[in-house]
Amino acid sequence: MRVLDANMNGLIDYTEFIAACLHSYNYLQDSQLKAAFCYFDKDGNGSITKEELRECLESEEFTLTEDEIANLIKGVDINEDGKIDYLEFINMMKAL
Ligand SMILES: [Ca+2]
Ligand SMILES: [Ca+2]
Repeated sequence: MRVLDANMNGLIDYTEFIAACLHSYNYLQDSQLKAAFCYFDKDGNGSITKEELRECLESEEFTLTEDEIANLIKGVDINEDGKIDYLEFINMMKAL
């Protein structure tokens, strides 16, 4: 519990506790988003292309048409470069 005890008085007061919770909550959210983005961004170049999206979403039972993929990207592609970058990805996740 040492880590949580920011003012080193040996006790964890309410403010410290709340601060610790908020901090780990944000951290968790952020790392989860990053992990999800990395999963989609197969070649790790910082943006998710149509091909990468297709590769992640398609399975033997589930396929997407060109139009469906294009629409998916269009819905979140704020700078209209045809790819989803990390910021656009975060917006997409927030909107879910
Ligand atoms: Ca990529
Ligand atoms: Ca984009």
